[in-house]
Parts: sequence; C-alpha cells; structure tokens
Amino acid sequence: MTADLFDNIDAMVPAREQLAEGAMLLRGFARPQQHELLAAIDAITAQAPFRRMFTPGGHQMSVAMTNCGNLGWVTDRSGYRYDAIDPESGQLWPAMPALFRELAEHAAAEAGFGGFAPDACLINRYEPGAKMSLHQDRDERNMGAPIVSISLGLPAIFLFGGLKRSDKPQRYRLQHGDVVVWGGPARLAFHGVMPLADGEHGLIDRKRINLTFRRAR
Ligand code: MD3
Ligand code: FE
Repeated sequence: MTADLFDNIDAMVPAREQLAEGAMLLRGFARPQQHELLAAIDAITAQAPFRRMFTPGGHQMSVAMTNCGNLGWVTDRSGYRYDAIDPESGQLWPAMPALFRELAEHAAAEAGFGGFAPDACLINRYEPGAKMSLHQDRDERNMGAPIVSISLGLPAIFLFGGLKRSDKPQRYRLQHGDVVVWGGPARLAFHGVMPLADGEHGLIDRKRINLTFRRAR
C-alpha cells in the first residue's frame, strides 16, 4: 500500500482503475490544472457560447455544448457531424489550448494509447436535471484513437454499458478532476449520464462540465 498505487491514501482509493478492457479511470488526474482549465473554458465560451442543440429527431438536448479545436461536433435537424465552423457564429471554433492537448495526450499515454493527437474537443455543460441518454460515439472516422474525458464541477453518475444497447450498464460516479480514457474494445461501448443532481461546487456553481477529446479525422 504505497503512494505509487494509492494517491488518495486517506480514502484508500486507487489512482487508476481499469473499468473494462480499454477503459481506464484516472481519479483526480486533471485536478492540478483545474484553475487553468476553467479559465480556458471561460475564454472559449466567450467566443463560442454554450448552446442547446437539436437532434435530427427534433428534440432539444438538455446538455448545452460548445467545442474547441480544428473540428467541432454539431447536431441539427440534418444530422450529426464534425464541422470546422461554428454554425452560430459562422467562424472557426476557438483553437484547442496547448494545455488541453497536452493533458489529453498525457492521459491517453497513461492508459496505454501513446501518440493521441486530438483534433476536436467537445465541451458539455450539465445543469441540474440535464442528462445524456445511452448512445455510442461513432461520428469519428478514426476508431483506432481513444476518447479522453475530463469531468469538472458537480459529480455525475456515468453509465458504462456494453457493445449492445441492451447490455446492462455499470455505474460510476465521476467527480471533479477525474479523467477517463476509452479506447480499444471500449471505444464503441454504449454510455450515458444520469440526470445531474443539484449541489454546490466551490469552483463551478451548480454545474458539471465535461470535456471530451476526440480524433475525428
Ligand atoms: C465511453 N459525454 O459527449 S464522457 C459525449 O459526461 C459523452 O458528458 C459524457 O458521452 C459526458 O459523447 C460522457 C465519457 C465518455 C465519452 C466517450 C465515450 C465515455 C465513453 C466513448 C466510448 C465509450
Ligand atoms: Fe458519448
């Protein structure tokens, strides 16, 4: 029982936990950069504000989204896609900060995916009650690359299922600073987020923000 294996000795919580083949939870991995991450998100959302997009089926998502990087994920009545242009502004998405790229690359390498070079970062904002239904991420061309997610603010119950929608999902509580890497056989797993419970967070008031780094092309 050493500091190498357990970085939170008090709670006896392992610093890294393999959730499944290809899926690695790095607890608190982004905590040292929390203030820089939040400042960068503020700068990005000043250029490309959070917005609640519509699915092709005409439903408005409860999660508000924006993007940074060369490509951004968008959805509207015509479908889901990656686009270099923010449809709200007609401008390119804000650049991906070097800190974001480096954190994502470092986390991916920790999980065994060396050389991860994300070209897209989707930023999700959950307010109390917001949720994400079970889905697969399959709009990316390069399924060989993992997805890296960083959770900030209020904790959420994350649902991690199997390759079939009907596979019963496991539940994980993702907290401020937690990073998860999803690659290999976990890359096409169904996943979702339970409705966000209200609460207080010292740094982000009554919200959860999730960053997902992707290699879209
Ligand atoms: C497992 N976001 O943006 S991040 C999404 O917390 C999305 O906002 C959730 O699902 C959120 O698409 C979950 C964790 C995540 C992201 C991608 C995955 C888990 C994944 C891809 C495959 C398997
Ligand atoms: Fe997803």
